[in-house]
Amino acid sequence: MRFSRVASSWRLHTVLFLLLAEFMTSSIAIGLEQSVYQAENQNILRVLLAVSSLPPTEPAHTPSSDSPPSATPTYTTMEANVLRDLHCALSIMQDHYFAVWLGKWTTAIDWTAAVMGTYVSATLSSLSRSIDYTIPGTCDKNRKLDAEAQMVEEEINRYFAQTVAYYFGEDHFAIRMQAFDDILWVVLGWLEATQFIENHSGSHYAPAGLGQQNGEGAQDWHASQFIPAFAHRARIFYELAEKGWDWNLCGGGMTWNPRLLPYKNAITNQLFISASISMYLHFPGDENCSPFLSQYDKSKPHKNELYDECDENSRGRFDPLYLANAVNGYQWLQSSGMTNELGLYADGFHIAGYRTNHSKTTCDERNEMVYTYNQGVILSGLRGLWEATGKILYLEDGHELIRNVIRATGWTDAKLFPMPAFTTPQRHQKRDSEKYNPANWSGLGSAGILTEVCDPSGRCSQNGQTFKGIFFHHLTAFCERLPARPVRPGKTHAASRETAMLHQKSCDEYTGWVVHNARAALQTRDENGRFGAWWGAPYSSHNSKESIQAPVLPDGAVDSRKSIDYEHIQTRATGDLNDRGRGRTVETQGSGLAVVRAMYEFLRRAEGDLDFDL
Ligand SMILES: *[C@@H]1O[C@H](CO)[C@@H](O)[C@H](O)[C@H]1NC(C)=O
Ligand SMILES: *[C@@H]1O[C@H](CO)[C@@H](O)[C@H](O)[C@H]1NC(C)=O
Ligand SMILES: CC(=O)N[C@H]1CO[C@H](CO)[C@@H](O)[C@@H]1O
Repeated sequence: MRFSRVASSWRLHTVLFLLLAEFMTSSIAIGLEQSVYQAENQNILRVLLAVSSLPPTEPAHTPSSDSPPSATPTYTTMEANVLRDLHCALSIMQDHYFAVWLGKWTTAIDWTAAVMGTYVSATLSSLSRSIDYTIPGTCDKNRKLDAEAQMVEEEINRYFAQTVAYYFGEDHFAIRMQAFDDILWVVLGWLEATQFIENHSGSHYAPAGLGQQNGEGAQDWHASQFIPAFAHRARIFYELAEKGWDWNLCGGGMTWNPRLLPYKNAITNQLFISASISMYLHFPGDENCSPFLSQYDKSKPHKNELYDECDENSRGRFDPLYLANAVNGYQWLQSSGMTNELGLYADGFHIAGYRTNHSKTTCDERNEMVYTYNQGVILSGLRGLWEATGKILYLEDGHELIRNVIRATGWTDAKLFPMPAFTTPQRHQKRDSEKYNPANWSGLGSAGILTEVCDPSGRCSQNGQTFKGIFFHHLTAFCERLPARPVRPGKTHAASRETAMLHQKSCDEYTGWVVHNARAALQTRDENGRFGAWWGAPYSSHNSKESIQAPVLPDGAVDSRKSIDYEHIQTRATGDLNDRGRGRTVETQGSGLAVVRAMYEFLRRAEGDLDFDL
């Protein structure tokens, strides 16, 4: 353990990092010397504004450099502009792709819709935390909400209403018959929604008796009435997914799809780990025994067995079974040998010869395909596993994976400090610097931009268009501050001061890379503010299809996630590279939203850390 030494040089590391990250430079000035906006000293702003520019026909979405947002004194200017990009990304996704009357994103498929719903809730959490206010109680005549707080509250209510519409629009009967990964996205989505509601209600609505005379007018946020419904759906889908765990084949792990030859893959297992630990930490409990309730007949002396089962085994928050599932899941995943020589998760394992010999049980046929989302979902799981167990190992593994991902986008080691903070020895040997030239494909992108293999050629399917946003969503969750006090003593853990700072310091180091990716994504927006799929497109010096080198798949890679769309091969050789193939979709918009939200959360935290008192 070298915590104390590292902790003492923490501020130096932070400052060095900030000096290295070119577009972060001015934020040192913001954080250390100035607390107010100074137009001539906002390089970061200019950079962000330059990429944010939209035509003046869209005044609501036009960040303008000559009007410092003095009307928003609660934010630093940098925050305000990034925040505006976040508002726009969300409103365009919802206004353009969501049909309120159907309660769904009409062009999404079931699993991508579950992911879009997750982003909406997560973004509303960010907006909720972006400003402090307390809604006056109905009898509180002395206080009025200021205009800015009213706007945020109104916006949150508006998009929350769409979340409710989607609760009814989601085709949950169809998803029950789909693969286990499809089922698990649903669990994560509704847990995100219940957390958002609890958090927003707790932060902005005075609890009974506080701030109100005799508790009169005290109220929860109205959305709290949906918590049982959302929790119920999370439980139903979690219990369906649990059936996918199997100890017989490959010594454990989740099966992808019960209707196909056994395939134990990264995404299903990572989702199971993240969903299990999220159920442990956040599931509000569920008193609704449906679908069994209807079979319970109170008039009968002997209770119906099914009802009894539900009754007695019903689990709530901090149920040890959820924790055990997550721990077992990660133990298996880690020992399965699913990471490749770059330290990235390959796609999964088949059992050689299983088709003709069902006695075979060894996972020995690895699919070398590397997808961005397979590096992401596990991160929120690792963060939760740390909180539930207090074991540093989970955080270390997460940071190591993130660093491997960042390097695999061609972001050079010089911009990323080694991991002095954490005790795990580097498991992967030093890489040939020529081979990892930023201009070249480095395994998960080039020029520091996270890229799906299908992106440069414009051939991403609906699946492939969704993956990158998922990575950033879970990266953001991983890098949330660690709690200084346990949320529930005896059930969850708090971080020591040193651990909290080391985690934060490491996360601060990723900020430059996150901002780089968000800026790249912002540059792909069309005249309507819609994000494109390939964030590297504006950086590409090539503009004809012939000159774009599609990354070569690794040996032994099969596109089992069907990320490549062979039907919509690119049609336009020149012009906007993101018009090729499926073009701009709700999935590309969702991915843009997720990376912009990541930028907002990383910048907000990094700025707070500069004032972090040591
Ligand atoms: C089937 O697989 C098992 C386990 O690997 C092996 O022991 C057995 O000999 C195989 N049977 C045939 C017919 O190949
Ligand atoms: C990859 O990098 C090498 C040198 O590091 C360079 O010569 C080559 O042009 C690069 N390839 C691309 C496609 O940029
Ligand atoms: C009331 C409540 O739960 N507030 C939490 C909302 O989320 C932030 C950040 O995760 C916490 O710091 C608050 O305590």
